[in-house]
This record gives sequence, structure tokens and C-alpha cells, in this order.
Amino acid sequence: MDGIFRKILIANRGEIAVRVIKACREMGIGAVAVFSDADADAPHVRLADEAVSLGPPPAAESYLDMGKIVAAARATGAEAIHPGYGFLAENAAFARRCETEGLVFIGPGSSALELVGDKVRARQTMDKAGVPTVPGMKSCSASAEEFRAAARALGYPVMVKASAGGGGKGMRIVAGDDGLEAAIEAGRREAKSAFGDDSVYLEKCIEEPRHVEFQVLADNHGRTVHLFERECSIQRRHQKILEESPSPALDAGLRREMGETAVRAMRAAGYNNAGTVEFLLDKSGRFYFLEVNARLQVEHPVTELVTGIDLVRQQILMASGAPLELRQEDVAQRGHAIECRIYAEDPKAGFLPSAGRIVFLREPKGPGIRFDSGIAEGFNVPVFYDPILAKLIVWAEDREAARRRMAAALEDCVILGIHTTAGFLGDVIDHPEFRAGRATTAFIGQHFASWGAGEGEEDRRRLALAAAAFEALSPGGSAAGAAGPGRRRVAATPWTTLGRWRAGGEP
Ligand code: MV4
Repeated sequence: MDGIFRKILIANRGEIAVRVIKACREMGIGAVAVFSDADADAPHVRLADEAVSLGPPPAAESYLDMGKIVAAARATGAEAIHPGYGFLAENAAFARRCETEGLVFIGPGSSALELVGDKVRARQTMDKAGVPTVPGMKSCSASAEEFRAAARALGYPVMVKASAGGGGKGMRIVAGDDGLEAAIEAGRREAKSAFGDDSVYLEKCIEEPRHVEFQVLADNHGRTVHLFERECSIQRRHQKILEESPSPALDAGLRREMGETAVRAMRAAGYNNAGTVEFLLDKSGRFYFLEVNARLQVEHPVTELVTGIDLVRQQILMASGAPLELRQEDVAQRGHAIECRIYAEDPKAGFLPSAGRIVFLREPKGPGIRFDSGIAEGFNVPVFYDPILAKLIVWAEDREAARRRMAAALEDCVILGIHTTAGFLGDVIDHPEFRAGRATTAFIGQHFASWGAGEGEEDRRRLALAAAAFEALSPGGSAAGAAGPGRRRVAATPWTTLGRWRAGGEP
């Protein structure tokens, strides 16, 4: 692999840092980790070839501090920086700084980042390129009259959106003339505090849409291909919780049309490296460009499992200047993949973050099961960062086989010491609407608004696991006591006891 980097710095933490380090290892590239004081014992630090301390835990003083990151790259001789997702991943100023300092930013160029980060400019670019956008205003405005006229022309409900936005911040649904001015004001205030930019505009509201996104790869030599779609409708407060590929909502014709549109969108944006084109899909099968995600996404593994293409390896190759060797006709979807995001949150306490020590961990394993994790037994999950602990991704021949494999793998996944969303995810994949492939972005709100109130089963499972772990790990417990003379061999581990619990024994 001549011409590829000798050393890459990974400006991130957790499961995505681990994922990138593993790609480096396979490619014979040295991996430099960075870490805050809260992450000194984290798996990404242990796994890397070198690690540089960034100092205090708050992100602004560690993973978001461009000066410290660039200095760490300089000090270790890294030639390129992989930003992962979140933190500096879509920060055009950081990409520009890397460019001017002679470091390769493993992502799109700073001008493409700037364009796609400005939603109004992106909409204008897409309109010109013939990519369908949601009907709405073509520029931001300060005039209440202009908003009212636009809203009436579009027909209520409409949506106020922040041009600098993303992730639903600054977004407001408006049902009629009465609520319009207040929504604009609220949207402006929220956008100002979140992005330092209070520009807002109006779009027609698409009701109960699906969120379908296409993965795209674009090299620095003009070749752009898509790697098909991910269905991401299962979200809670703009936080995705489960993704799959293929989308149950697309047929072959719509899939081809959306894929070609995604490639056209990225070409129009002058985009390079890996990125995603997000679409809203309405009930009648019309689709609309929503935004570009200019990063490797959390849910990238479902695409890797159905296409067989390693996205991080492709990112690194493209960033080094290598031409894409894939042609569109070489890319195919095979089988079905589902990802569940396991967060350190307590679903029964309104998804309150749940930080603390992982006292016991059993990772699910088996055919078609992948567990991308940033945790280990004994690791103290910090309160400072995104609460994602791990991603459980399964592949099988078809959707129902993948769904069943996911159900079994979720049951096999044991994380003790903190609350996680694993039990909640088990109920989601078991829901009849999900089974039928009918879930829209309204699904969680409609069916899981008050999950866990009066729930008994999950409590029983956790209690059984905790009791078994306690017994197995305590001195003189069953783990210490192998079957001796006159002693009956008892459950040595939490999972043998879980098996007993499953069979209907007392917890
Ligand atoms: C919309 C929409 C309906 N109509 N825009 C939410 C986050 C941001 N990226 C865009 N979002 C939406 N924009 C119009 N014109 C509905 C949503 C939306 C949504 C989109 C994708 C995935 C989940 C969602 C949940 C609620 C609302």
C-alpha cells in the first residue's frame, strides 16, 4: 500500500475511535489515540499504538480543542487526522486548519463542508441540480410578512428550520397563522444559542415521513458511487436508536432513482470522501433531499455488512489521494443488516444518562453478529460525552432472520453496573409495526412514549443477572468454588443463571 499514510491520529473516543484504530491496524498504519483525563483507561487508549493526553474531561478542553489535537498530531508525526463522528467531524474551520497545516483531514474538503453545513445554500444547490427538495422558502428572511405569505402558499402545517441547523435544533412545527410568529421567534432563539446564527426559513411539513439515507463515496478524481440506503426512521427526539439496510419502504425502482439522485446531489456539492445524503420519504413514495451528513456515520456498519465494503478503509484510501476502485455496477446489497445502539441511559427514567463503572460485560457473539464497542469490564463510563456504549449489528439472509438474530443477540448482551437501552431495544424489534416494516419517524412517539411504566420482565432479568454476577464474582462464590467432593456444581457465571431464569426458574 504505497503512498498511504504511515500514521493517523484519531481525534475521537469510544466505539468509533476503536473502529478506526482497527482499520489502521489492518492497513499497516500506526494509530495515535488522544484522550481526556476521564478516558485514561478507555479501550481506545489501550488499543492504539500511541496515546496523547489532552487534559481535563470537558470536551471543549479536550476532544474539541483544535490546538491540542493539531499539536498532538505534530508531536507524534501523524500525517492525517480521522475525526470519527461528532466533535470536530463536520467543523469546516478544523478541516481548513488541517489543510493549512499540511495535515490530511480524513473527510471532505473544507469548502464542501461549508456548503453542506448551510442548509439554505445546500437547498439552492440541489434545486439547480434537479434534486427534489422539500417545497419551501429558497432563502432566509427577516420579514414576518414574507413568512406569512410563504406559509399560506405552502399550506399548513409548515416547519420553521434553522439554516445552520441539523438534528432538529431550531425546528418548529406550525399548524396555522396564529402560531407562526411565536415559532419563528423560538426557532431564532434556539438557533442563535445552538449555532451562533439565527437565520431561519420555512418548509412544508411532511407528515409522518420515513428517514432514508444513501451512503456515498466520492474520490478526489471525480468518481462518485453510492452504497445503497439505510432506513433510519426509528428515532427518539432526533436520536437514532435502530437502523437497517435495505429499507423495507423501497422497491427496486425507487431505490435506483434515489441512489442516482444521491450521486447527483454529491456531485453538485463538489463533495469528496464518504458522506450521506438524507431524504424524507412521504406516504405516497415521493422523496425529498433533506441534508448531507459530511462524516462517517454511527450507523455505517449496516452498509458495510450488506455491501461487504469497509467504509473506514475507503475513507483512508480516498483521503490519501487513491482513486476509488469501485464502480457502481460492482456494488450490490446482499442479505439484511440491523443495528441497535446501546446507550448508557435508563429508559425507565425518561432516558436519563446513566454513568458509572461497568462491573460485568458479556459481549454477544456468533454467526452474523458484530459488536462495535468502546467499553470494557472495569471501565468507568464518564458523564461528559455522548452516552453511546456500543453498537450491536447483525446480518442475516433476510429481514426476519436478521430480526430474530438481533433478538437473540440482545438477550446475550450483558452489561451490569449501569443502566442501558438493551431491554428497550428488545421490545422495539418485537413490536408488530416494526416486524411488518411499517415504522415511520412517528413510531417511537406513538408506541413507546411511556415505556417501562409498570414493566416487570426487564426488572426480573436485571435482578437475576445482578444476583448471578454477585455470586460468581464474590470470594467463595460459585466462580471460586469448582465442584469439590460432596459439592454440587452450581452456576458459575451470570449467563448460566440467566439460562435458568429463562427456563422459568425463580430469579
Ligand atoms: C422535516 C420533517 C418534516 N417535514 N422537514 C428532523 C431533524 C432534521 N434533520 C430534519 N427533521 C425533520 N424535518 C419537513 N419539511 C420531519 C423531520 C423529522 C425527522 C426527520 C428525520 C428523522 C426523524 C425525524 C423525526 C421528527 C421530525
